Amino acid sequence: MRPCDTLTESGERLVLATQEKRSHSNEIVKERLFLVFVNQESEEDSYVEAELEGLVDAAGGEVCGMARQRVDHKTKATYVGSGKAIEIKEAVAELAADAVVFDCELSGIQIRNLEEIIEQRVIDRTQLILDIFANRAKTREGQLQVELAQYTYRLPRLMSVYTKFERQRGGIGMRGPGETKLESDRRMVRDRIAKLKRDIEMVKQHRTLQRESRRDQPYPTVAIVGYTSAGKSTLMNRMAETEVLVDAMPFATLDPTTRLVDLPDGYRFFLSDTVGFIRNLPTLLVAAFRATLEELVYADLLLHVVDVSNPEWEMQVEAVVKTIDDLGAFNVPVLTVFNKIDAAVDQTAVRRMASEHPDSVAISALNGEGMDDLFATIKSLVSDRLGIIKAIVPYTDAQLVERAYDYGRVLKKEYRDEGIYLEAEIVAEHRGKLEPFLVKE
Ligand SMILES: Nc1nc2c(ncn2[C@@H]2O[C@H](COP(=O)(O)OP(=O)(O)OP(=O)(O)O)[C@@H](O)[C@H]2O)c(=O)[nH]1
Ligand SMILES: [Mg+2]
Repeated sequence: MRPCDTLTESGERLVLATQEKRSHSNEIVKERLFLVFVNQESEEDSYVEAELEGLVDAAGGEVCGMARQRVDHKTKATYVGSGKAIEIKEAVAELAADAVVFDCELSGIQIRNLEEIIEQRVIDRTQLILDIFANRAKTREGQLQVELAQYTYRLPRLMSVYTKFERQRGGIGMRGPGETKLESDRRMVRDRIAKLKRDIEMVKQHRTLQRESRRDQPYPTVAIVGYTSAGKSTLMNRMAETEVLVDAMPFATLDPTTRLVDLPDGYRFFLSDTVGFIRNLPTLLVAAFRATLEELVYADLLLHVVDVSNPEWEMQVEAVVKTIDDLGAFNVPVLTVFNKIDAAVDQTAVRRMASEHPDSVAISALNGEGMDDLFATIKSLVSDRLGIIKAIVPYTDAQLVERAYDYGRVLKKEYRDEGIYLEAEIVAEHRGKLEPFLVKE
């Protein structure tokens, strides 16, 4: 069950892309959505269909029918071409659909034209994903980020929404100077975007402080990343004994959780679970969630969870690697965790792949298989990255000592006559810079 609209930080109501309806007996009726697929490759059909159906389900809708157009060059006016749009209109009328979802990103003009032809509400993939996020965001940070993404999505589309309206309003008595509704609306949205960015900046400062306070503690940070529904939260719960929500629906997790994990031999590390990625994750969503996702850039290790029971796992790996790169986290080492081995079609093949592929393990987060191997690998990777050094740094290079705080953990610092004595556990990159001053024992 879901509310039909949501209150934003400013107290305004943002109408969601999908809406809730009530029947005569006041029961909630799921909105009937008609889906339009535009992927070019027919091998991808079943996967893209299942994925969009999952998104519709997560948004609280119900699929009532679908159409497909292999678009090699999209048309500027309607994306799929006006002939196809008319076909969709007929199907939509016959099925009494409440809205049409296009599995792509549409421009404002395309949405307006398609709505005119189809005579029903048109939603694109970005809007659908934003809708799910709007519903799931619980923390203030999450809500601010979703609201920023929604307004950013709307700003360039305001124009086309009003063009028709403005045309109707023109004429005698409407000419002359003065601000049009469109201009004032755009100004309002721009102001709101600027305010949201400022608020997010403040939340980000808070996050930086949190991160720094974690840095003061001598434990590395390991972040779980992966495609949505890969099993990240299941793994988090198993490793950190948390109770993060696990759900087969996409985007069950939105807000990050971080916990300290204890290994039997006394070794400890911070583990974070985060929002999942998806193919064609709207860039504006990545931009809005940058403050949260930036945590990945500061992690000592990423656990990339891959659902090997999904026939399209390789495509999912590609989408995740691309998102990690877009976020600028390409320097962070990655341990690939082939998950759901219990449900894989060919378990032997997965095990072989894990043994051949460096820095990878095969596990089942559900039944615990392979967890010892995973813990041992995490430990060796993280301790490789953080090495202990002892150095005497001349006062003229004091900034290297300060940098040691950013690149690891300072165990001891003493001001001696010959220089600053430093004992620290730091990352390899910084160890190199301290090489000339190392104390050999
Ligand atoms: N068979 C099997 N199912 C698993 C395994 N790990 C997770 N699942 C199931 O996969 C679904 C998604 O799991 P989650 O842990 O919520 O996945 P997530 O990656 O956190 O997903 P989002 O937060 O939505 O991005 C749930 O139905 C889990 O029970 C596994 O090892 N084997
Ligand atoms: Mg999750």
